[in-house]
Amino acid sequence: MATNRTLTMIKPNAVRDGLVGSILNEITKAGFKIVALKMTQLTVDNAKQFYSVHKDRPFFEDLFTFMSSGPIVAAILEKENAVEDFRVLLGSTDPNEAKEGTLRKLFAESKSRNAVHGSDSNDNARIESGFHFSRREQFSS
Ligand code: 3AN
Repeated sequence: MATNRTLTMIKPNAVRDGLVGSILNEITKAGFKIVALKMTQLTVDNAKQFYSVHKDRPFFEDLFTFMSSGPIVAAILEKENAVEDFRVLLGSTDPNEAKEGTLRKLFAESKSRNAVHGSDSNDNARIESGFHFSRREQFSS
């Protein structure tokens, strides 16, 4: 189903390395409009909750520890077919498999430190947007 909003997070390694501006530039160049934006830091419990779908995976502890290790930048992005199109712009989870020009090819360090998150479904985009932003912080274009 076509959707028009998705949730992204620029992950702690990319924020630490000064990549926020470059990543947001790629995102807006690709036609996504930013309708909510904040710098924040997840607590360990926040990160566990956000990634609870992965709680039985072997990398879960590394994932929530990493995602709570420093500030992130969260944003809601608007574009026709936003969830699917942003997954294409993101590229594969593993940057070694990501296509040229994708965010993970350009900016990721590794599969576990892959610079940028994007919602994987319309339902998760809504849940994840509500996780980071109140109604008052979500703007209309
Ligand atoms: P994606 O972010 O591409 O949707 P998911 O949802 O499968 O990938 O995984 C969520 C996050 O968990 C990834 N962005 C990555 O940081 C981490 N991750 C996924 N698979 C692995 C793995 N095999 N080893 C280490 N970290 C992983």
